[in-house]
Amino acid sequence: MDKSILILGACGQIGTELTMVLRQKYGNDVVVASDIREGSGPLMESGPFELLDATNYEAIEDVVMHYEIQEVYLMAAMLSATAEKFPMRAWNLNMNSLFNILNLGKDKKIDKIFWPSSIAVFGPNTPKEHTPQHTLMEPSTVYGISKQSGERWCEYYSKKFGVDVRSLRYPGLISWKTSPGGGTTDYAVEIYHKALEEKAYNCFLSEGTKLPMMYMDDAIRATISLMDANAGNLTVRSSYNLGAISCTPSEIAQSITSHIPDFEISYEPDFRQQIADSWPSSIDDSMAREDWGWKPTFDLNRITSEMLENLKK
Ligand code: AKB
Repeated sequence: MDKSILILGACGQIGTELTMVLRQKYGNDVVVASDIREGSGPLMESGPFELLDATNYEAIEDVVMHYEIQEVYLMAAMLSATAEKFPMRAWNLNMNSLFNILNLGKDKKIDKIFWPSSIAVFGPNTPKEHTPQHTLMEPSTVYGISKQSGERWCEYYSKKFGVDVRSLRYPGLISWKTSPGGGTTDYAVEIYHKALEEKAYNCFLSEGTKLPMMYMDDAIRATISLMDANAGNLTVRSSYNLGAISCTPSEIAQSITSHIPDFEISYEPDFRQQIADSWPSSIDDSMAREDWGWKPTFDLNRITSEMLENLKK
């Protein structure tokens, strides 16, 4: 296919898998991976890679011109837990990287943009169950504030300048290829590693903390479906609610126990508990389903089987 793609933040949890799937779909040479550090072997070896700081407009513009890039996936971000520790660095990275890409779109240097938002855009006053697409938000974390502001800017650039920017409010993502870093939902990946390594896990969230979660394969499929969707069908240009499963640490532990009967979990909530408590428990993603046919495929038992099987290898 005649399309050239740049991924910023290609070495992170989502970027690594997204890059490989896009390379498979469109060809290795037309998908340029970039990050501020080098990534894993397959990602580095299978196609072009550029060391790139997502906050450096000129450097990104050079790469866009050099490879004649049409689509940009901006996956570089500082996640919720780290952002609480470094608020200004988080704001700088999360907002300036977005402005860089939106401005490339505004100046018609690229045609299409994907930018990830998060369930973190919601806050303690948002309805917790089946959180609607349009509702009271008031995020109470640095990360959530940056994502909500980003959503407003996406919609503004879309309406005002006709920028084709598309976005998803990712829930916590569970994956085995690359670990997440600095998020509140990271426990849902760590727990599988520890179950295999130590048959025990000390969770930093309380046992009943119910959060929306999704397996990475579903998240990548959602991302690519949204990018492939007919622009005329997209009624949301801020960011789409995206749901799959909702579960607690204790429910994940139970599903692990059916594979590893002597697995034990303990709970020692830390500062991340407050972040988790401010987020929804479940998501109403009916607009994504209606507009571009979203449907998740992995339930918790299937996720647990896949995680344990692949991590064992
Ligand atoms: C985080 O925990 O910060 C992220 C997210 C839900 O956006 N995984």
